[in-house]
Amino acid sequence: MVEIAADPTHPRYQSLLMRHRLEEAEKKGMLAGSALIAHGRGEAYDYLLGEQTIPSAMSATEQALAHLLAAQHPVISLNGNAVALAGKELLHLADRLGCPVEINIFYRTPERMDALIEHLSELKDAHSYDVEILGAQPDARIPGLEGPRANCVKRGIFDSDVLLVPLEDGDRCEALMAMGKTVLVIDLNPLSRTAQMASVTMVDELSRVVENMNTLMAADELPEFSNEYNNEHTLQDALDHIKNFLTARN
Ligand code: PTJ
Repeated sequence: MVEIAADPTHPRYQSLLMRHRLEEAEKKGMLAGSALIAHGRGEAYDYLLGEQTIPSAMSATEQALAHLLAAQHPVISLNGNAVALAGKELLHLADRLGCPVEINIFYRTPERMDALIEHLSELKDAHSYDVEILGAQPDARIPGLEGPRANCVKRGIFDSDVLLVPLEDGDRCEALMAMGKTVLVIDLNPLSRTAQMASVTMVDELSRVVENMNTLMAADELPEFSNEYNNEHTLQDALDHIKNFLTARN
């Protein structure tokens, strides 16, 4: 596995690399018990999308980045899978945007929080990113949610106006929308409640989205958001893409 993941010419290189990153994160105690199940569901949808960024997902990514750039108080929310798959690239994005990241996990335990903070802090120091890592000391709660997953930081997620949340759950997405935030989600499943609820849904693989955002940030012209953007159309386009993919194989 490690050998294949180290060979970029292997046809399944990217997918194996992501699995390898999750295995390493699991060993460090960063992941939820169901993290690999969630990833497997994502992989199934990614297969149906051709393991590529489809044009409507790229438009959604441009729209999402434009919202982050125009925000007063943007925040990137991170969970176990996001840190494992693209921790360094997400810190790079936060550094370029000048915004904090907040570790905000569904299955919250002190051990997982420590492991995630330690991993991100190492990456931050190794690459000299100027990014504040929030989440260790929550001092606010997302209204309308029960249990530890409602915990958040007042000057982070709670006060944010635009929030990038990779792999969010439906309830929390709904609660964040109810707080009046612009919620930008990354979810390979266009049918999920999260995908349906969000302001902007990028139906694409998380590490590809972050790479696309970092590439856009490095370009001369930064994206501007469009009032014409329609999230229902984005989701329908992803479903049409999957339907065409399956029809072509019958
Ligand atoms: O670290 P925690 O405690 O916050 O827990 C994280 C997981 C992901 C385990 C938790 O949020 C969870 O159980 O998520 P769900 O409800 O299974 O939803 C995960 C969604 O993300 C599914 O719709 C998947 O299709 C999608 N998904 C999985 N991997 C990726 C993905 N979307 C984009 N990129 C991926 N790599």
